[in-house]
Amino acid sequence: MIGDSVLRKEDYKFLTGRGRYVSDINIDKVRHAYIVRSPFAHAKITNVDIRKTVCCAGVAAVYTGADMAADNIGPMLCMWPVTSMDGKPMVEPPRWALARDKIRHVGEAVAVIVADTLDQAMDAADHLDIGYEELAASVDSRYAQKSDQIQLHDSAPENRCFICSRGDQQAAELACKNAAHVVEVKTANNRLAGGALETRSIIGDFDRANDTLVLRASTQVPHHLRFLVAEQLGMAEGNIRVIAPDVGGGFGYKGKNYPEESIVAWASKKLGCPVRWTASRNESFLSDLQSRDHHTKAQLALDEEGCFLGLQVNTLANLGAYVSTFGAAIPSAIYSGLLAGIYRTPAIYVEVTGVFTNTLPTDAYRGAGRPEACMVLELLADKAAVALGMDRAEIRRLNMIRPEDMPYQTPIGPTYDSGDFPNILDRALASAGYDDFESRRTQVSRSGRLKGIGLACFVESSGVAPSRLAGALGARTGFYESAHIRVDQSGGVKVYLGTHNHGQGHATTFAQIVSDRLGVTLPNIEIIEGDTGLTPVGTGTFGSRSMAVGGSALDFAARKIVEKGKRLAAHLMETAAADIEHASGHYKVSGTDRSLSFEEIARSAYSAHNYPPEDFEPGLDESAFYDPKNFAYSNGAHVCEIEVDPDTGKIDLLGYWVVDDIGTVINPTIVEGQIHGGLAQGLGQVLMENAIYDLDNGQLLSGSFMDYAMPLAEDLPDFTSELDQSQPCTHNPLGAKGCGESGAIGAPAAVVSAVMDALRPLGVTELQMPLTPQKLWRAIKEASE
Ligand code: MCN
Repeated sequence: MIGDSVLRKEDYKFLTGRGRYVSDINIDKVRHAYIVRSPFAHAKITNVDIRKTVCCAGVAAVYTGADMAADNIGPMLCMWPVTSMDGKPMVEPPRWALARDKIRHVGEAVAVIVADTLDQAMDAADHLDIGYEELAASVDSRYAQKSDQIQLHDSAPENRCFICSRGDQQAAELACKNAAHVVEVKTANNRLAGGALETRSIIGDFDRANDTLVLRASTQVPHHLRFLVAEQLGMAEGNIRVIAPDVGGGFGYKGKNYPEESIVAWASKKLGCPVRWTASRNESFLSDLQSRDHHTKAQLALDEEGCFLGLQVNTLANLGAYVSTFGAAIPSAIYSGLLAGIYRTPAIYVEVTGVFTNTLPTDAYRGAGRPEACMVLELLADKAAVALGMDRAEIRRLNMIRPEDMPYQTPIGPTYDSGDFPNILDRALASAGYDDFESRRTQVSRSGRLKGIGLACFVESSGVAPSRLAGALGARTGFYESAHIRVDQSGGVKVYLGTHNHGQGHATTFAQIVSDRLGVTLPNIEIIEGDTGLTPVGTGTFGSRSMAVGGSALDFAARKIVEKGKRLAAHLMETAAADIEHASGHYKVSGTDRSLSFEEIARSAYSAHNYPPEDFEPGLDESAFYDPKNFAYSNGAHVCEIEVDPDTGKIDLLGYWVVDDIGTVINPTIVEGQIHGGLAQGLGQVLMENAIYDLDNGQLLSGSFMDYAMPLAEDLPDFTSELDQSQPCTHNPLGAKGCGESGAIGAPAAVVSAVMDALRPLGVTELQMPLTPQKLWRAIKEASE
């Protein structure tokens, strides 16, 4: 089953409208919450008058930050704080679910109105009187540290949260000082908004009789959410059950803790009735986490031949108004750790400054730190090739870490265990016809159109993360995974996992592993995720970790089932367990034709008629936890060919080729779909998506899909995607590396590389994402004037 392109088991229900999302769940006597949000980016709350609102029809309650404070509701917890280079912990100002005295971004929750219907709650909001004293706002991380007039948090002078560093500053500086060549880039990684099909949705259902809470939420991380809500509400974790049913896309931003989760849970507890909230699309833009938003300066030192000698990177990461759940770790632990990329650069120094601004908090979104690292390195590689008159592929090949260098420890920490980076690039170039590109360019140049080819290579830290390492870097949580396999007496299998499926196809791929290991057919295997009341404690789905970490836990649990089955079979067939072979769902005595089927073993395990109780426990039910030994270092190469129309600045994507090394592939079709999805998001970032704020007042200018351009199918080319399985992950039992984000990591850098290749002959040397037609048209005009 492993390696088979089995069709997704879950698609029937989704394609026939039988998915069950939080909003599909009806609960008796449920009330509706409407969140009143700040219209200002930065303001003091001067007064809140709820008197008229509470009298409105259908209103059950109006609560503010003061009410939460009176109930001792705690602040939202950052799950991975980081330490600054001076050894001090980062500044961690409190983030309250409902603002208490000050507003720090447009859309921040100020009050909640709970009413019998949503319309009644919304109508009542018109009667809520909130006084604000507007303050000057700061939205751009480049100015936030300098604007002494604008201070977001008293505890964060110059709006700085942390300055983290990695590597050897002296060595990198020296390399740049003495090198034959030094190239420099300044790049801005544009801010993105999520935009899943299903907006965030929550139902809180508190049971006073038992002091228990059921929280249904469109989340990627049910166990994290249970812990975080328990912390805020001061409840025992065991009294909370989080259920994440079908979730219509998460992309990382639904893997974090949001104010609405504790607001709804607490309101349900206070009112003694279920309370529900679902974000409108407009509200999603104002309340969902955003991502990226880096400003980076980097220098690469090279010798005469083009060998990389040293790298210095300085990045400003815009954290937004507060530190989100993993908001500090993404630019520090994840992004900065990948700045060696696939290259053998002996001296590297990276400094990342996390800055507060009056914008929505930033956190993980598909790729999370890795597209940013890829962009910096690939811009430098291209620039170096041009400066030295070398071919862009050649300079990369020259500097790549080779398979014989593995395991390879980079000078900034991570150790890659496997990968053949030159082979991956060469396959992608061959597939794209890179060697013939110049003749294609010459042919087209007669028409005036500007043709370019771009390439980008990357390594990514999927399979997040060894708990010990994350703990050493400050994480307040472990990153293991768990699996529980329950075989019933007819041989049917139910698998409970700590991960969560919100589009990735887990119901199929995890079933393939079980089928492969136990020899049970797919229809007899059910995968259950997303319910803390049923599944063992897990970390959740993000960081392309479910297969590498959750799949490994499952593999270990399956081995336990096989082993117990062998002992049972040995007893029944009166032989030693060592003589039992297990294959294709049968337990056979080696060298004989005596065998028992998996179903027979299961039946006997539950009837327990034949076993001496001192030697055997009845049942066939095993679980395993798995903590990865290292990240699973997936890698890939992207090549794209484009044409730019000089009269309009429009980019046509003519072809897109990717080769990915994700180790052992469980389901090639699902993986291809994952890569396509990631590519769509990466191309969205480079071509059109941009979350922008008014520099003067901090208003979100891209607050709807009329202003925030989401790519459509017609904007995207056909993708040619290949998988290379020659370098399996060496430290997990499946050999699998993650694939869920890879498309989004390489695509922005590949397209920038292609567009710069097309425009370089005109003298255009720098363009920042998104590469909109207007931006290109202006650059072309300016270059020709
Ligand atoms: N897979 C496989 N062989 C491998 C690796 C993975 O067959 N060697 C399969 C897996 O079994 C799984 C899928 O590919 O069905 C993705 O696996 P993995 O790379 O482990 O990623 P996760 O399942 O942990 O998913 C998280 C990842 C991330 S971080 C984002 S963001 C993302 C993504 O996946 N969000 C998605 N893909 C998404 N796809 C959809 N439809 N919706 C989202 O919100």
